[in-house]
Amino acid sequence: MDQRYDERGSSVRTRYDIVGLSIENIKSEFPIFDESDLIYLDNASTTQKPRTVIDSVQAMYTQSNANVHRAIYDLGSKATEQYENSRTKVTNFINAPSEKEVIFTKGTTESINLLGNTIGSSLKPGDEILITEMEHHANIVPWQMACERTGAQLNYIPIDKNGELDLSNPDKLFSKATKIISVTHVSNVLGTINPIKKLSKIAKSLGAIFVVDGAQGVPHQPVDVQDLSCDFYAFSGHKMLGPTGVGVLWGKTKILDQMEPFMGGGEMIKTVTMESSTWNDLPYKFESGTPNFVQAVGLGTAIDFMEKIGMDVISDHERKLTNYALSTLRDIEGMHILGSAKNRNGVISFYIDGIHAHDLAQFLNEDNIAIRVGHHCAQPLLSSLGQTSAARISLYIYNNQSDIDIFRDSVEKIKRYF
Ligand code: C6P
Repeated sequence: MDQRYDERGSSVRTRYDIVGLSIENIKSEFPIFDESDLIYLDNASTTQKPRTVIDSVQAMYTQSNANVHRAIYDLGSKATEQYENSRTKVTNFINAPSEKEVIFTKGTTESINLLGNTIGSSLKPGDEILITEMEHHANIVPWQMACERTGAQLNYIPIDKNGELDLSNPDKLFSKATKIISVTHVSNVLGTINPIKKLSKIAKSLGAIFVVDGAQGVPHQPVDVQDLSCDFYAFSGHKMLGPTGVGVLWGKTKILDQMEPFMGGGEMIKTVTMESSTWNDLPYKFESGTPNFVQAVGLGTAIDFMEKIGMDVISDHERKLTNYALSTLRDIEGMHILGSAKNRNGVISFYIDGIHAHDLAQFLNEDNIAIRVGHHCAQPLLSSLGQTSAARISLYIYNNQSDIDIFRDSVEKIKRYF
């Protein structure tokens, strides 16, 4: 039992409180909420950081700061050990078969660009890449660039009126020409959780490589890459309580081994002569230059924090809060929620009759409520929904019903003003 005591020796928190998701206790783990009555509802964009993560980043700089995999003195070994320890935590967290398959990147965007520049570049005219209408630009543009370079074609799985993937015409969507299928696990606009296992079966039957953009998946639910049966899974540390500047690309050894490196430089090589170079083993072949090792260690601490609560507990809390938020929002007159997928998470986009989304966000800001408005880096989706801009709330472990109530009261006040 993890138990803490105040100066008088009284127990101030037990592991049970966290397991039971006593929200007051969870919020108190996040220093940003100590300073103000901030209602933070922009978690799909980035999450707040618990004290343990902030402390671990500081401890790296004050106690373990030396370049990794290069220095042979003690400090260098210490930094390297902590960096690799974090890779082990990520490996276990997503149930990857091997640590060699876990590549640290800058984030989801870099992870998918790595793929666009490697497997994407090996395509030829006549080949097809299949994505969906609900992708974030990070899972559109790298594939558009790959098609531009190779002459391959980019196709889109449409969405239906509920904001779910429309797979009713498989013959139109899938063919032997489909070489790569890349799909978001969870939409950052609609909250729709996509049928990853079903798509992975289809990809396998075609011999296509199956990529999952997990930016909005892995922070909110247990993820087992072997169970999902995908070939690649990409995500960002800063959306799961970790620091900015670090993310992950997990991929199968069999495919990673065959791929050319993405970027050249230090650490990704075995030998370099004036004429040519040979490549390092996995995962270092894809980690050129000094990695963001401090941030990677912070990500490991974020994983410790989430595992202490339990990913099941986190997803259960979010599911209940999402239902509460949806029913609260539906009671607001003039409210239009985008998407109504059966299987969804706590990303909720909407617009309100008579109030521009940007005005809404500005007025909410005056009540210290943070939401995101705009196209959410998903312009093709917004235009297929007939919108140029939408408001969005997105929930996480430290949000509670009171946050939703305060948000609703503020919206009602703003409506009266308009
Ligand atoms: N979405 C949002 O507010 P990066 O920026 O590399 O950490 O993540 C990119 C990305 C990729 N895929 C999905 C599904 C995403 O939601 C995001 C980031 C944020 O919705 C910032 S635009």
